[in-house]
Amino acid sequence: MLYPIQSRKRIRIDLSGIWNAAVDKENTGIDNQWFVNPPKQMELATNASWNDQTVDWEFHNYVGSVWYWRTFYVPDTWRNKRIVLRIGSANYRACVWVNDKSLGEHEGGYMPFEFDIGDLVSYSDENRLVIRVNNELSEETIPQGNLSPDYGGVALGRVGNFPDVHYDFFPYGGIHRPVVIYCTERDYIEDITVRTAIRGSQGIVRFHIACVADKAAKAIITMAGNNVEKALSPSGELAGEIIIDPCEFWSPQTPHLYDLDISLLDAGGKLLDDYTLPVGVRTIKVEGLKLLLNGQPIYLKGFGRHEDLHIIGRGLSFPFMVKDFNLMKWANANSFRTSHYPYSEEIMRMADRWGFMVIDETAANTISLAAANEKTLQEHRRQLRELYQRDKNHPSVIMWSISNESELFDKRSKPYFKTLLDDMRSLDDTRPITLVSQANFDKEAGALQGYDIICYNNYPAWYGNCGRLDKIEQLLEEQLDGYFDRYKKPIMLSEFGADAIAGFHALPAEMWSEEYQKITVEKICSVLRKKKYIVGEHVWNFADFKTGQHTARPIYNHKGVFTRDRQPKMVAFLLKKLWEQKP
Ligand code: GCB
Repeated sequence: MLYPIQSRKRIRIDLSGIWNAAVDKENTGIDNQWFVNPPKQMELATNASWNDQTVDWEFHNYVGSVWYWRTFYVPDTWRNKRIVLRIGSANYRACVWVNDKSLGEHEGGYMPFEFDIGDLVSYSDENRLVIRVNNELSEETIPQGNLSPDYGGVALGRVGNFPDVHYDFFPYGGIHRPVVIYCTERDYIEDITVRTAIRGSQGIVRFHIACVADKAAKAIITMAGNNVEKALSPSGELAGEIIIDPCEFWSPQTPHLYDLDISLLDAGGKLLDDYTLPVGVRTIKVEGLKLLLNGQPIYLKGFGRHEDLHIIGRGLSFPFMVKDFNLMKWANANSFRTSHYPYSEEIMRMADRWGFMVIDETAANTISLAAANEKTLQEHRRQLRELYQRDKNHPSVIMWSISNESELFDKRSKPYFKTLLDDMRSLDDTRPITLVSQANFDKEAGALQGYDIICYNNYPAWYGNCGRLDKIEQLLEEQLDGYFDRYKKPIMLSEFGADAIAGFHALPAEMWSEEYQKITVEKICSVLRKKKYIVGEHVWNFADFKTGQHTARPIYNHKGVFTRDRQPKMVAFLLKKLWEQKP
């Protein structure tokens, strides 16, 4: 799905801001036709979670439906055009109405979805948009939620948490990313797929363009001084190749982007649509024990992160986005993982421009195989396809992550994750694929087989062996070598660290102090430097983040290298130095 850019033929109106809202505690909104007469109980801002915008205790922890509504105008100049309503994300599912008419629904909290609203809107009057957002999860959703502890495994993980989730972050609800309306002509560029390759100094850009074409007959594609004119096939598609010579390849040091400019024309040469896609020419692959970017070994240095902010919750904030990228650059990081769900399109586009390599993860965090059924698998497959469709053209995306810390000890995990691996491989054979595992190499039932890189999470001297800084090296090496001996694949330590409450100090170091976190990270990195099969290290976490309430979590998970308001802990200065030294 294309990002809604502005161009000569595309105009966009952003509807983010203050919306009217009503909490549907009794779940009677549909029966009472709130899509026709939505009550106004409060005002809520988007792009943000609803949870932290009021001082109401119940609403802070609320899991259920909230109705958002607002009015909007459609410019008269948009008559006879295609008019699209696009919702950047609504967590977890959304039902949408315009002027009392149902447009449909979407499931999954992290993906954009859109509807053609041209036939429903008025050009002379106000229009009303109503979105019912619901954040209830089940065994069959991705991620799962509301699991009975009878399933054991991860379902037992955080029993007693409030709100009730079995994973380690707050179950925010709301409209988290921009809601926009945009227009195109009725003939338009529907999709673009780009693949890049390198031959000597040449960059080869293969493109496939799909259009909805009635009058459209051809397209002119311009890139790096090359001009290609192509006729559309009867199905509205075209494909071609551009060679850039010499080409500046995309990398963290030189995140060069070439604009792929597409103009869609009718037979007489009249412009019908235009779209610009930024393209980074690069290759990424695993060879032996190395991860190669543009044919050169690369080492991933960076963070697992969250979309998690004071007040805003999981919503998109442009100032925080810029600050976070600056902090990552300051720390000499070159990569991050979208733990544990796909991040906003704005973040992905920024990663392209700033040269960050991204491990792009689905929302399938801690899947309970005991609770999963065929519907869970089909939903996981569908969300994987959506993720591929949204992110396939980003040079920053150098690896797909199918899931984090699912029950890989369960023998049902093997066929489940094989299906997903095969799906992803058939969609995209140009990027490595991983499945993030938990430090349990000897208990796993074989699901990691076939994946390109072993990513696993390890917390020596934190969960278990509490306080035993002296044991870190030994505990870590047991797992690392265990994984390597078993799979003979490159390994990336995708999470490690310790909680530190900013300002807590202890000499000698004790748990929860900044010293303990720093020593833990230092020891772990020194082991990683000795292993020839390691291709990367992502500290957990970039910043402190909010979780469900639990005795093990003093409001936040405090494993942040930065506090939740983005101030450095001692470990930040250590990482900055370590990552400067590590090429
Ligand atoms: C993990 C999980 C992550 C948690 C982290 C922790 O392994 O992947 O979601 O937040 O550990 O701090 O316990």
